[in-house]
Amino acid sequence: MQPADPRGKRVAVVGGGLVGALNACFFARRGFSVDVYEAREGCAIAVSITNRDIRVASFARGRSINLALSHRGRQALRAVGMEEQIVSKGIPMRARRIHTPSGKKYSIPYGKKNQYILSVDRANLNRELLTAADKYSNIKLYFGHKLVGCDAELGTLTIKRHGRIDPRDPLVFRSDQQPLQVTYDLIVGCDGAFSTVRKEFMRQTRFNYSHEYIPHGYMELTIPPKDGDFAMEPNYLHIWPRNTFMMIALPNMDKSFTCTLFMPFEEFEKLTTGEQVLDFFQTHFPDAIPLIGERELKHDYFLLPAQAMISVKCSSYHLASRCVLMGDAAHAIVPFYGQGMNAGFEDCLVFDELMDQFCNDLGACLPEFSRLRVPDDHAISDLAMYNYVEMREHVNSTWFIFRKHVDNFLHTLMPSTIVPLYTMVTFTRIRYHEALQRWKWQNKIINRGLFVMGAAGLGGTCLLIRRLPRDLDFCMENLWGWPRYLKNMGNFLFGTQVA
Ligand code: FAD
Ligand code: EGU
Repeated sequence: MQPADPRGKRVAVVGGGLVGALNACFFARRGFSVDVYEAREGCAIAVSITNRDIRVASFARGRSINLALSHRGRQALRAVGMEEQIVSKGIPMRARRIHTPSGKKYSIPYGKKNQYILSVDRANLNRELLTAADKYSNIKLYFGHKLVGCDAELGTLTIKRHGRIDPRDPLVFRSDQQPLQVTYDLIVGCDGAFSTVRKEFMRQTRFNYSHEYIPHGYMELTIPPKDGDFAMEPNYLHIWPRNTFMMIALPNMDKSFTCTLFMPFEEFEKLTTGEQVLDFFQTHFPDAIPLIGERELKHDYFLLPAQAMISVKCSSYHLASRCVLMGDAAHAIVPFYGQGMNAGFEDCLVFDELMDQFCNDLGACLPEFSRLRVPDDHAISDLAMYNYVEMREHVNSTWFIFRKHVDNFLHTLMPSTIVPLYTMVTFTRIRYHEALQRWKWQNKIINRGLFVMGAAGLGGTCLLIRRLPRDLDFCMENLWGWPRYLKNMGNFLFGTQVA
């Protein structure tokens, strides 16, 4: 294959969020000339833009404050030499800490000592990625530049500049009348769940698209530090599983925790006064009240409305050899596996691996990227949705603890045969669709094992019964129902899994 020379080739990365900023680094390392267009202002992200002041402003609210970073995301960061820098500002979470309604707590480790996930601050991660991108001489960052349309066949972007031009002078506002038109060899759409780049794909034939809003919303609340220290054990992912209602909390570097309360919008709307909020917490999350603070809880609940969660699926991810989607633009998923960003980072890494394999030939890489990545991103999307339904329908704290123990027990018993799904997803780079297949296969094995054990137990029982002729009639009557009972029991125990 003729190696294509990236030098002189121009790439536009649309979106300077987590995935866009990382992707810019990947393309720059290959020698492409990269322009990043980000709708937000640089000062809103507080990046040190060359020759400009660093300005700290409030980060656009509404997205999650912290995120769980795991193996796939770390591998992508490692490939651009940023793993250590990010990991050092993350807090290891080595186990889940389950809070029961009565206030009891249980820990269930994620795995061995070296198997932990990290709680990272989204704003800081975004800032560090953009700052790293800004250090490449072949990357240019354009903040306050919003993509309003594009022509994927020609590689042309239509961009509107808006807002403040000089972050030091809040009075200088400029909104260009004339949108910019710029042409690139490759357009990379990293502009999130409501992607403008993806809109262009919608006009193509044979482009598949679907989206779904789930009935649940989420709201973030803060547990401040207590006496200058963490108010709960820091190195855990704290979970309050209550079926329909669920809360989780991740630690922050400033010794606070960010709680995320998940519940149906309907339920959010039912709570209209501070007293009602307090009553609700008294019933479902009593131990969280003193941690958040009664007054703060009554107040913070009404600061922001509950946020929606959308699941977006589409295919293919590329258009000719000109345009490709990555991250949430390609696959927004519900957060119930903690994999959205990790999957988006892995997109960048997979594309980079393909660029190696195909010597920077975009015409070969783009179709191959869709071919490889669509089944994997669809698999993690399905798994996240499945886990949402599962948690919502069956998972209280007892069930959660029981399921995780069963998984871990079977894994210890047969370490290479049974690997828990969350382990494959969180601590390996096994392709998501393979993890999903393997999980289904494992469940079959477990069901069979259980059935055999049940049958053996039943056989033993029959032999016993034969020695007790008096009760035989009675027992035979009931026996016929047993195999089905056992099979159902198997499905009940193992067929569906909290993963
Ligand atoms: P975004 O972060 O949405 O970035 C898109 C960027 O594009 C933004 O900066 C936006 O301003 C810009 N943009 C949009 N439109 C335009 C335009 N027209 N022109 C120019 N710029 C534009 N993932 C995990 O891995 N672990 C977790 O623990 C986790 N927890 C989550 C919890 C919640 C409650 C939610 C909602 C999500 C969670 N996620 C998690 C998912 C994660 O937030 C996303 O997958 C991730 O932010 C995707 O990054 P992105 O860069 O693709 O999109
Ligand atoms: C949701 C929102 C526990 C951050 C899924 C586990 C999440 C995160 C779990 C959010 C759960 C759920 C897993 C990780 C992680 C668990 C996981 C979910 C981080 C199956 C900031 N999920 N999340 N599973 O196993 O694999 O601990 O907002 F409650 S990290 Cl829903 Cl590993």
